[in-house]
Amino acid sequence: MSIEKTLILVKPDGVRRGLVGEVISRVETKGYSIEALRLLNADRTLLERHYAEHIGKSFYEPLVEFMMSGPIVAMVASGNRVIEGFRSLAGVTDPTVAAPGTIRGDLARDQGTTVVQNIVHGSDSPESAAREIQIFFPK
Ligand code: IDP
Ligand code: MG
Repeated sequence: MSIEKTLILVKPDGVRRGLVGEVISRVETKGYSIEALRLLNADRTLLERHYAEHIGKSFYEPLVEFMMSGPIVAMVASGNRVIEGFRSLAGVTDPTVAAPGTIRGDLARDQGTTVVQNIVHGSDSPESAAREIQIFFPK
């Protein structure tokens, strides 16, 4: 059985607030392995590919602007059921209702912005993970 991989992003709010180490720590403490890591400034072309499923939604343009507002950290984490496991560590999309104990529940809140700022991204399926890893870590 091949070990599952997922793409994790620390979004600009997380980098600005100095939470990169905290996110990595939670991933490592859970027992997953970091396979690759890079700091980058995402451009519109890259984000259009990454967030293709959201094109046309009301929050799409604010989402892209937010994701270009500062550096992000991209990483690949691995382990059995890491896709589901990291989504569980991250908590639900809305940080106001994300459970305490999760990254979003502990570290983020509603900032009154059009786009939800919630510290991290995690792939939501094996197909998304394979696609997203290829975008941020092309061979
Ligand atoms: P996820 O990050 O929990 O998988 P998605 O639905 O894939 O959530 O949305 C991608 C990102 O777009 C979210 O993390 C959040 O930053 C933003 N977002 C999602 N839904 C909304 C919304 O209804 N209003 C504002 N921003 C949103
Ligand atoms: Mg998503």
